[in-house]
Amino acid sequence: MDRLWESLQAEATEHELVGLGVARADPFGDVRHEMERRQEEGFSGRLKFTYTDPAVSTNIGSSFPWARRLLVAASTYVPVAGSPGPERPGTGRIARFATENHYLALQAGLEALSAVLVAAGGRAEVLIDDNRLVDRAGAVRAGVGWWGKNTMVLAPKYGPWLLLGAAVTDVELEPTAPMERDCGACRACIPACPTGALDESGVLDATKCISYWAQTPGPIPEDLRVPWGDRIYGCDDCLEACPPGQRWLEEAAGTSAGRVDLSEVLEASDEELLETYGHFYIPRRNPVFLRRNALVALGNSPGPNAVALAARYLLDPEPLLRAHAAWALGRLGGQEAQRALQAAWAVEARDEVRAEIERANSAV
Ligand code: B12
Repeated sequence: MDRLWESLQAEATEHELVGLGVARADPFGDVRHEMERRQEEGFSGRLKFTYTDPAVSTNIGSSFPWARRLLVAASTYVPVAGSPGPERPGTGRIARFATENHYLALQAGLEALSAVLVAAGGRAEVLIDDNRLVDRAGAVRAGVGWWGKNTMVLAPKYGPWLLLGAAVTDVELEPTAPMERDCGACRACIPACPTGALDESGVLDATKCISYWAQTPGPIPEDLRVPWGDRIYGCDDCLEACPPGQRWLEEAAGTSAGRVDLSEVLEASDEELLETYGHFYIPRRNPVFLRRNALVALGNSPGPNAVALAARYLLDPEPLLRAHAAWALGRLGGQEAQRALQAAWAVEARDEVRAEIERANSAV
């Protein structure tokens, strides 16, 4: 093992990174092909990110012509994120990866690794969740983990509970070997998905994935709203079901971060929401989408003031929120909800909201 690699490993340990590997910076031709196939078949929905241009995101050399290697690292957020615990009326749930900006720890670790490469005379640039690289493809090639049927990169001890990033570099580090491992006959994640978004072949249909809809503009498809449960952002069900990560989850996740009061979310100002949840990917940084998610959670996990809270949103200037408030009231039911829906019907001008009110009214 050469000196440089030893320093990189020491730096990774210092920053509590839980995986480190090196991949050649050659294009990921098979991944590009798979992404284009998914685009053609509609499985990628309206995803941008790496799907903006798979020819670019699967060929690091197109963005960094000097790239020779990807130094890939992983960090685990479970000890800090904890677990949201069981459902509690009037509260919603944030997936563990987003209870705070857990990417910051990975970023700091990768910046430190880059500094080591630069000190050795090389170039290095950190990429995490960047449109120019499919992070999982780099991690699999570098042997940081293997591809699970839930599409997550899994690693021994931590299972899927990892965030991934890389430093692209011109330093010709010795590549590390890919892991000789797969899920075998295990298919625990597939029935665990509340909306049936995963299939046997390790493919996620993003248009059925709750995590996708939690960060996508527009109305949440009606058939997903009941399985949505109490979620506000992200979904961990296909990770929780994954056997290689279960022991880590039990050992490391003591606290109960990730459970939040729905009335606090629904009563907060734009500024307050962006202050608390600005690290989420929220389209156009518009808090409307966060409130939309919380209204669905409210319909499924109501506290004592749920009807009054939803009824107030029937008068919101934003039609998307009036529509989701109507759905929530239909789900909550009762006379007060019905009265609010009828009052809204009398004044509502938008067709798509009227349609939601009508459906909700016949449900109460
Ligand atoms: C777009 C995106 C999403 C989309 C689409 C996810 C997807 N599966 O593609 C949505 C919004 C749904 C999403 C959700 C989540 N995401 Co996301 N997301 C991304 C992003 C930006 C790009 C992903 C991408 O390009 N996918 C491309 C497709 C082709 O990849 P794939 O589905 O993994 O496809 C491979 C497998 O199907 C495999 N394969 C093919 N055939 C077969 C057959 C078998 C049998 C098997 C086992 C595998 C297999 O090969 C394919 C590639 O060729 C990355 C960041 C980045 N820049 O890379 C983060 C990233 C993938 N997300 C991440 C996380 C944490 C999540 C969530 C867990 C968050 C949450 N709790 O809600 C969920 C998990 C949902 C899931 N099961 O994927 C992490 C994953 C870390 C890890 N350990 O894998 C990443 C890497 C961010 C990061 N930097 O850490 N995400």
